[in-house]
Amino acid sequence: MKLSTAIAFLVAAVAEGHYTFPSVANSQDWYYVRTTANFQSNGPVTNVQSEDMRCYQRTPGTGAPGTLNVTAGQSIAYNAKASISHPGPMAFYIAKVPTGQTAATFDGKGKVWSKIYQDHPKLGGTMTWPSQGARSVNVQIPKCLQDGDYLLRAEHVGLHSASSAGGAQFYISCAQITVSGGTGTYSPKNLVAIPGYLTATDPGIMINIYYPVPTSYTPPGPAVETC
Ligand SMILES: [Cu+2]
Repeated sequence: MKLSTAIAFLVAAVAEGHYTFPSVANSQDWYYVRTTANFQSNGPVTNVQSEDMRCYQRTPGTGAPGTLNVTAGQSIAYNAKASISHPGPMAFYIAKVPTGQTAATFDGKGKVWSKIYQDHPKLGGTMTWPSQGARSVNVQIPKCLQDGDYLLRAEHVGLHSASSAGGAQFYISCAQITVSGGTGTYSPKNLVAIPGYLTATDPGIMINIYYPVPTSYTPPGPAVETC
């Protein structure tokens, strides 16, 4: 790509709208997903040390109205509104709710999050991102989970203006789920706290994806856990 073309593409990408992740499965918006602070503006989180990185809640301490029943091993759709218009990586994290709390009451603080899904760009020529333009991304709930309540966190990072620290745009929300039918052997190797799991200069979030086009990519955050 010529530099002038790359710049034109960059300007076009910046001008596109932001987005939210307001629902899972076929539910209404903000029913199983906690209402985010950007529910009207659609704007991103850019400070990776902010408490907003966890669930980006409009009203921290307030749960969503509903908690979705999910069978371990099932894939569920996590929906974007209007669509994931920026280029960048998509990930999902889960946190088991401690005994004595519910998915509606748990605040998600502490080293309780593990990554269960991470996509990767296609390399060669321009970088191509699997989620870009998607209105929904399917995530499989691991078959090996212990039964019980969890927070399921969607994270998409817009990398269209991420060449300096603080430029990456995080689009986040947390759904409340109750898992049943799991085999119970899930033993995550990399539990992280959110915030605290990233720094602004991590190579996966401080990157110029347009010029020169990267030939490799390391997603932000921990490795994906397997059953
Ligand atoms: Cu945007």
